[in-house]
Amino acid sequence: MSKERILSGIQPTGGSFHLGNYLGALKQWVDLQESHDAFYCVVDLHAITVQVDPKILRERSLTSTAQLLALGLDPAKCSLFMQSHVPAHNQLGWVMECLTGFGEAGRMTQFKDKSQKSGADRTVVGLFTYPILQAADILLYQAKYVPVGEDQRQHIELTRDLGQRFNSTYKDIFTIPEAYITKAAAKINDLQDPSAKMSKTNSSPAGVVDILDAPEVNAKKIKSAVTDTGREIKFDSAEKPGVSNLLTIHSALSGKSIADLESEFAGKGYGDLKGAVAEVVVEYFRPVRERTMELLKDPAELTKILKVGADKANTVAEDTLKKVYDAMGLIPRA
Ligand code: ATP
Ligand code: LTN
Repeated sequence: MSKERILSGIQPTGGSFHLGNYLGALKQWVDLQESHDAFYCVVDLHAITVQVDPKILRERSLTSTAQLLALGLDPAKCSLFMQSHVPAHNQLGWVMECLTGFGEAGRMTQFKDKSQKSGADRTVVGLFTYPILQAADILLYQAKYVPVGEDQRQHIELTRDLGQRFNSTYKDIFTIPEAYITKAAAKINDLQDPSAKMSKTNSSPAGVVDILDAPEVNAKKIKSAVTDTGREIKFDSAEKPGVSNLLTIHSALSGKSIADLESEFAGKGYGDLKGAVAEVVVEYFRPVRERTMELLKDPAELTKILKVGADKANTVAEDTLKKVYDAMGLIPRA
């Protein structure tokens, strides 16, 4: 039986991915490449909705690729590519824009949050159409599942709506995808503000654990995490969001259940928990950091891996795009 197809993407927006990116999404990417026909892209076109120095974007794209490999993506098991290397993303993006209502796009909460922060004049149209390009990313590959964190659920819903709309208006071409969200780590919170998600753009540096940061830096951040009133180490996301976040992180990386951790830390203090989480995080990411540095010494090899990925991606994407154009009545070039 052929394997089910999955697709996901991540923006090369920071110098490093953070713990939320890893536990919410990337860990699943690594696991799912074993059992699924996996396409993963570094969504560089999504990253230019904010202005970025070209040199920095280039660096971040390569660092993102190196990190994904260091975290365990294997080019022999998945297709890893840059979004901008597959022109069909923009081409299907336009088609999807023509199927999306203005109000429908305006209801996307991520757009509302981000545009509110920068104000209408500084918000680019690309930020508004961002989720539509994302829908094209997914639909092009006929993906059945999309491994992401909880914050992406609404974008996947839009993707489903657009796929269904195309299928019923023109022809049944698209597979309707489902979000693949791991309950236990769907939302990792900011260490300094455990009511908010850990985020590249919104968190203060002290609230985010960047996986490429030096071990001492990360240990210090975790030991300075905001905890809650009381003393008991118990999972309760409403009453004890700080402690619950730390337990979630420990459990996801160590593989121990939350219940086992609660017994292990019974009678101990918050300091003990923070020390243990710091150790688990630092040891988990130490080899990833080293391997990323190693891979970055050979950018030509990274480029080669991306080319192989882009070739595989283009084959699938062009096939879908051709069917879409044909179904809509666009005549093929002779
Ligand atoms: P920003 O918050 O600046 O928009 P981000 O930190 O969310 O960016 P993305 O590149 O948008 O980073 O996200 C990449 C993947 O990581 C997505 O699948 C997203 O759902 C997931 N993710 C991001 N932050 C978290 C988090 N705190 N907890 C769980 N998953 C997360
Ligand atoms: N918006 C996503 C990034 C993204 C994506 C995708 C995720 C762009 N295209 C396709 C899954 C599938 C985010 O993580 N912020």
